[in-house]
Amino acid sequence: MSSKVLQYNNPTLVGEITVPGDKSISHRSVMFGSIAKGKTTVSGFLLGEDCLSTIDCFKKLGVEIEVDGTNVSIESPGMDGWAEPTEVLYTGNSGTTTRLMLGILSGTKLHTVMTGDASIGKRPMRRVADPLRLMGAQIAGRENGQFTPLAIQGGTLQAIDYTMPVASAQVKSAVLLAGLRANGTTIVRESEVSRDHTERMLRQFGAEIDVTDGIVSFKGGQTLTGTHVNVPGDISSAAFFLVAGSITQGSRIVLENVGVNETRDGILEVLKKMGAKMTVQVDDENAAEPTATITIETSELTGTTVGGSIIPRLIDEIPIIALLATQANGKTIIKDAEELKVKETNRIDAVVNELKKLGANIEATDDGMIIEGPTPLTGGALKTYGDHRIGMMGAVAALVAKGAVELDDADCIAVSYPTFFEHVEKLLK
Ligand code: SPQ
Repeated sequence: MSSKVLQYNNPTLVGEITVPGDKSISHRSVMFGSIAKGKTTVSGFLLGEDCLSTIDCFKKLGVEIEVDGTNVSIESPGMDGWAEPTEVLYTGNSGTTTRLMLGILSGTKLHTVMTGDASIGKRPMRRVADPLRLMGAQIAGRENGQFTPLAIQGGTLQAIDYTMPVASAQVKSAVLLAGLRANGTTIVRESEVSRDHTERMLRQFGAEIDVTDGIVSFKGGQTLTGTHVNVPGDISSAAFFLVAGSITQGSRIVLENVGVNETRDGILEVLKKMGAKMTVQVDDENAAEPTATITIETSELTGTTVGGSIIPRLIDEIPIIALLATQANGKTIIKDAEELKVKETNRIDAVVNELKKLGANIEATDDGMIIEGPTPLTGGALKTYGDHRIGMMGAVAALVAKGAVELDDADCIAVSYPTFFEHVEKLLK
């Protein structure tokens, strides 16, 4: 953990960058490639710490995985050929790895134990363990499976018809991945649509899955066939530069190959609604995961309300949207976002506490926050809480702050965006 002092003097950001690969899709490419028998190749893979944790877990299960830059090749004997690991599977800081693996491992014949870092040890796992137990999974852990370390005794699973209590792609994906091995057709009902990378990738690996009106149906016993996965740039990483470009003076940033899957692009809708000068040029809307070139310029912004069904489409962007709102005219209300409390840290408290230290006019609510703008930001000493997205929010705040911003732990940013500061340097004029 190393601190970093950031001081910029009215910077202008100009140029082009290609943000690293999408974290959610990178995780899934390794998971699906390991489940499938044979060879899978991946390009554009994110070399973030979270995705490397996923690779490490599958290597411990006996899958051969080679990383060459952002290309990954996976050679798997298929799920039935995995070896029972003699070591604990370490999922690091990654909720996606922990929760999706819980679903996958429940349907093997193996005994496995999973644990992660201190933050993972506080994140709720019953949201996944409970539906999996309804399918017959045997999962043990602290507080009846709520917290890691978790021990999983794989076995036979039965399909369920599950109505999701919260909008969560991790819960949906864990149930679907267990459903792959279950007897019968697994049904997952979502009231708000969450990111659908699992459904899309199941199709890419040759499975049939039906999605109609928020109801996902998936027949168990299907086999996955190795394929090539092209990972687009991560819109959640691009979001930091979309905001940086719109709030710094004289800026114009071009972001290439950004994933614009409609279950992830809520940030673009919010930026448009707030008046951002932005163009989105879609490359190929029929791709398994569509991408676009996005251009953003310094903008005159107006506050807005963000809530309802858009929340799952921008849940990870809320910290940076809150910073954006401090520079917009008028009031911004972020609501229906209680899920922020169970991320790497409580992101409602973290965002509000840290932006207040820089002079923002921001208050926490039960399900979000209210921001009055515009406020000039000062320097200050910020905590990241070991949360990459809070770290990057602080770094972007430093670009508009009058004075130095110190981050107590800048290393955590490598979880999802290891080249973040290189990209800031590249754009600084
Ligand atoms: O993997 P992790 O730690 O849960 O990462 C986060 C993030 O900010 O990068 C959340 F803290 O992203 C989640 C996201 O919030 C990744 C994800 C996925 O890949 O399925 C889904 C979302 O979580 P959830 O709980 O809504 O399913």
